[in-house]
Amino acid sequence: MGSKTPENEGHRNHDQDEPSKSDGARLAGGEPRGSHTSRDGDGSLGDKGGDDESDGDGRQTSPVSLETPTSTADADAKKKKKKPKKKKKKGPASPPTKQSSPPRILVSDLFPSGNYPEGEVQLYTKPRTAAAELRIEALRQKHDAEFLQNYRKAAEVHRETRRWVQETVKPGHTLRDIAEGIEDSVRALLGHQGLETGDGLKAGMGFPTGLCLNHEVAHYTPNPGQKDVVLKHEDVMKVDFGVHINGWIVDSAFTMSFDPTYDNLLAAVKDATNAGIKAAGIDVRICDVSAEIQEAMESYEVEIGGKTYPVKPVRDLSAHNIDQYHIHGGKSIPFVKNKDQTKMEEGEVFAIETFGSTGRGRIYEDNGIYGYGLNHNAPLSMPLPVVSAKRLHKTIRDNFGTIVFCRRYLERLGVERYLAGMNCLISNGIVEPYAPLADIKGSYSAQFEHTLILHETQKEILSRGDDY
Ligand SMILES: [Co+2]
Repeated sequence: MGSKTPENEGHRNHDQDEPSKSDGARLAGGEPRGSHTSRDGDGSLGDKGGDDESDGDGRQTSPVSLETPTSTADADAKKKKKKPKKKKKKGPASPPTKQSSPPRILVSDLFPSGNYPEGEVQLYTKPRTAAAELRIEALRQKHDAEFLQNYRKAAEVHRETRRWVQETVKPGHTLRDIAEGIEDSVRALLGHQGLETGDGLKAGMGFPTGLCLNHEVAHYTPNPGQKDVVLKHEDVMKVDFGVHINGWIVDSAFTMSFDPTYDNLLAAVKDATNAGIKAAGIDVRICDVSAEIQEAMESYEVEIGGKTYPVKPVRDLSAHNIDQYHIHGGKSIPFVKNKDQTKMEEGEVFAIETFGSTGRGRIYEDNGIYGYGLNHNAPLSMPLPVVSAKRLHKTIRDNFGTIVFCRRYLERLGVERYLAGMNCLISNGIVEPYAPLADIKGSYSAQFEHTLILHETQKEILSRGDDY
């Protein structure tokens, strides 16, 4: 998931964790952008007033039903289901060895030993020097025994899902079908449909599936009720989705195009991302990673319609570290030269992503909505004037925590007529809305992204596959 480059923002305070919910869900933490002005501190907050049920908008929304996801059932019914041909075998069925298409086999069935493939291992190019041992120790304690296997499992789910996308998605398909296909695959392979209260906090989508075309750079996802967008042969599509287990998110993205015109654009961005991955390491300064990314990206140009364009790194987006249940952990790695001396540290998880564009290399907030996320610092309970907002706040805490979600994820839970409640949560600083981000019309942009972890002696690129 793309991270907007913070401007005047201090790093998040990692020490403000709320008491853990089930499955270690951390529902509070740092401070996302733009929240500072909409809230004036914690002084007036507390449990008092939490019983206030007066309904400011005079309307009651129907109770949230988690058991009857009618919209999903309808959608499923409409889809043509191709059942894989059953091979008749004598004797007891042997365990599956190959993922189906569309992907529906639990990865835990494909890897019955529980040992998931290790990501690519890269040795550090710089030897380790002095490090902040206390902080490293704190990170080690957050990573329990199953942490790494779960992370590798989430990466395997990402690989198997995106292989299906790469093999089956064609011009003529709608973005809605592509997004739902990705999400159906991720949830099936994890064995968590996320429909029962709290299930989505155990494992599921890491953020709204991003499907951005051409000048749309990041943070577009199809919304319910919107006119279908049909993928065209000449489109450049960024596919950005996340898979989480216990809040640890694999954030990985790639770009698809069907016209070789854009090959160089894709190559530039893939190269820049790999340069960033290569530069990453313990005690490496952020500014040094950025410099490698920029140099790789700017060594390319692309010819479109007889005109040559430089590939520009997108200035207002950045790679980022990942914290449990927080897609953006507080460290940002821009794709252009900067003076940030902040160092990467042992145990940290980073999403190394880059975006390149033939446009201005800057993003603008577009119309519409991508998703919503609980403000990391917002209190768990808060007096709200609107009953529907209180109920929605609970639904969000129970099902998403601080994981960013979109309207489709909310509606598949059976939640209806939530816009007034959502606006109330936004205006009270509890929920942060995310807008689509685009460069100028007529431009083309690409994205590649991997999630890696900095082990003590080597880094592991968890989401690496034979595709990218
Ligand atoms: Co990301």
